[in-house]
Amino acid sequence: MFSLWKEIDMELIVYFNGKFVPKHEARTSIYDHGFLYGDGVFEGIRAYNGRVFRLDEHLDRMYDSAKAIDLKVPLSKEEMKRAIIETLKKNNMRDAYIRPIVTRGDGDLGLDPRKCPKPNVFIITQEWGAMYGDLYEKGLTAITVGVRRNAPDTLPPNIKSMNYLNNILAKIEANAKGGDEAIMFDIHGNISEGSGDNIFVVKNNRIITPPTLNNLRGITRAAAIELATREGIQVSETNIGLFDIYTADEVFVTGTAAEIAPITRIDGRLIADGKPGKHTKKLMAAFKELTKTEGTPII
Ligand code: PXG
Repeated sequence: MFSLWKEIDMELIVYFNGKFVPKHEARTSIYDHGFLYGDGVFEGIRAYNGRVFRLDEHLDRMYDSAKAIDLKVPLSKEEMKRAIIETLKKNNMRDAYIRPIVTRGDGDLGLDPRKCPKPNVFIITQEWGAMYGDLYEKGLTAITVGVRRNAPDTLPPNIKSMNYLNNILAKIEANAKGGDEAIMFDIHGNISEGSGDNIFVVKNNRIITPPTLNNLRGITRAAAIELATREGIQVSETNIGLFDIYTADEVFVTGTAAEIAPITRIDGRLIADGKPGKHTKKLMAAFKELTKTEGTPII
């Protein structure tokens, strides 16, 4: 009995269209076009030590994603920011993964978004530690997959939309082939990104990452570029191919969920000596420091 009450007391609170409700009460309609068609946008944000990391940048990207799919978010950015902070406060969370979602809203079974008068807004927060556990020390195994990243003239990969099937197909393929993460190409054979992270290679003490036409403009990617530049390492945004990743001195991926994670094996080839490289380790440490000190306070 006691434990039941405790569970109810501790139930997560989520934001749903202006209200803070226990998570089991936040239910959307089966006619929500987010559910029917993946018609909506979202963000994945982290809070560390009582501060939300790069909140403005995440909100800018979410509102840009919404603009690109012609979806008007019913909250101003400032209101969204407040709602995120309040959701964290209601859950007493200082370290969290934060997922704001804006769907097209309830419509009918037709595709036409004009049938959806009111977007639905959700904010979910949860505790989520290091995504790859002990692999940060050992390094991840990655697999290059056959499924291509959406082309910029199909569903632009810069839109963080609720339609993640392209990336999920990549993840399924990597899982089936024993990889911790997938590496996707674009339709021209350039390396695009991982299923949920951006990719970097280090060669001869220089860092290279693909430009962002064919991938998501990662917030962690930008932070890694800043940190590398601060460390005096030269960074360039240049197309890379299969040869470049196989023969790199170091490969790493960046993402809000993954943070900075070393890749030490790709398609059965060891990357250099098969251990996380010195630049990657330096950036991982610098990123950890940055997340401790920077961010919007949860007050
Ligand atoms: N590329 C893609 C396709 C992503 O989904 C990133 C890069 C990294 O961007 P940020 O801004 O986070 O540095 C992402 C974001 C998961 C998961 O469960 C990962 C993301 C989003 C949602 C879920 O792995 N990554």
